[in-house]
Amino acid sequence: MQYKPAILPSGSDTEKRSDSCPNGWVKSPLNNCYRFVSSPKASWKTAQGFCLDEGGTLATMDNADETYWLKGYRLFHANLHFSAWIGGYKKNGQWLWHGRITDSTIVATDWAPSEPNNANGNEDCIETYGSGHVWNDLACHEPRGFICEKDLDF
Ligand SMILES: [Ca+2]
Ligand SMILES: [Ca+2]
Repeated sequence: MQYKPAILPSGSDTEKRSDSCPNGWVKSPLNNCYRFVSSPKASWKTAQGFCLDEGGTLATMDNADETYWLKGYRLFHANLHFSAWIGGYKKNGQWLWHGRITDSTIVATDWAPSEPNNANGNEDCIETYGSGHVWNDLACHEPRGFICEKDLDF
């Protein structure tokens, strides 16, 4: 069955049109486009599949600037205060950003205190959670909202 996200409530910033991001995507000052999906919640893999189908990936925090902009944006918008998958996952013990073609090593991290803790021995995907939208490693099958990212359309 194809994954179909719910449309966020009307009036949300994510529905505003942008010059360079598709409708439903938010443009950042760093010239990335983000799409916030709060429901229905999905596993990391299903979420990643949706983002790939949309021409992007689950969001990748490529540096501290990107992390802090996205956190600030979410803190400022009440409808974005949900736990969300981003594109980090663990492969052979190493944390990577999942790319459309190749993965990349995670350089700038934003782990919550005492995370990643691999709590049940199977926490191989990264969610953002809590009021600060910091990172937690979590079992990939857990249902969560998620954030996709793609490049600007030129
Ligand atoms: Ca990124
Ligand atoms: Ca954890």
